[in-house]
Amino acid sequence: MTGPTRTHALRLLIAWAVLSVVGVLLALQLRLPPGDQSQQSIDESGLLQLMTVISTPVFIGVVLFVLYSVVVFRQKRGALEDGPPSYGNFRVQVAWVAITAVIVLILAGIGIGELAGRANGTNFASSNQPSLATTGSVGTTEANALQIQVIAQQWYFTYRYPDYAGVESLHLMLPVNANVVIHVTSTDILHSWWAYELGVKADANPGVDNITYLTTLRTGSFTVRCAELCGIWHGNMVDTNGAVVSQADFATWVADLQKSSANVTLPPYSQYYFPSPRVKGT
Ligand SMILES: [Cu+2]
Repeated sequence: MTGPTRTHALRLLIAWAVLSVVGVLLALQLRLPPGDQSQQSIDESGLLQLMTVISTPVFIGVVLFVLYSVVVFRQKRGALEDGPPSYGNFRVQVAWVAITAVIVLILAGIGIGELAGRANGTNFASSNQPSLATTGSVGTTEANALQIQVIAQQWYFTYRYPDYAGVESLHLMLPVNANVVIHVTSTDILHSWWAYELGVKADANPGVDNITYLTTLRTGSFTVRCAELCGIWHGNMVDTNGAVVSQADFATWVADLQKSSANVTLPPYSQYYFPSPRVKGT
């Protein structure tokens, strides 16, 4: 490297290092969605934050280099010349490949670790197992976790609780500190069930029992919306009345629901449903 080139490189390197430290410290302060209402949302927020932290120095490096070039290597007004020819730079090329490979391998390692953890037993998030009630149907394993069926249809979702005689609710009510297995299905066309704050989303297809897992950690309301264009009232498929409540409140709520549903005849509970055939003229 010649004298002036070395000066430019040093200047850029120092500016990049300082700005990167500031950028990473700022990125660590961010509170990224979806939040902390469930273990799944905590995991997603954490992963988003990790990727933001890793990409901040890369972003700063690229933008800094472009801005530095625009200011320092700007062509003089009126002059129309090519820059000096470039024949590649071995060290830059090796560094480029090595740094990108390390970043990708770190992310791959995290992904493989997560998958291996799931293959090892439970589908529930293992890093922060909640203290669960020992009674009732709310348990630590998939078999004794609370089972809930989400049924999508044009244009709303309903929720059936097979552990409680298959009663049905228009709003999703969940106990806190519970492992929940969510079975998502549809009675007509394709929808997508998305509980944004809880960090879970699953396709709702007729004839399919699509399973997703949830570990609730904090009480509060949440919003459910449809994330698959499903007809003229798709935009209306929003319910802001979902709630994670205390285990005692959940027990009261579900008992009330069972009482008020005593005289309601629902279609028989099934793992999944098919659209009823349409008769011509109806
Ligand atoms: Cu829909």
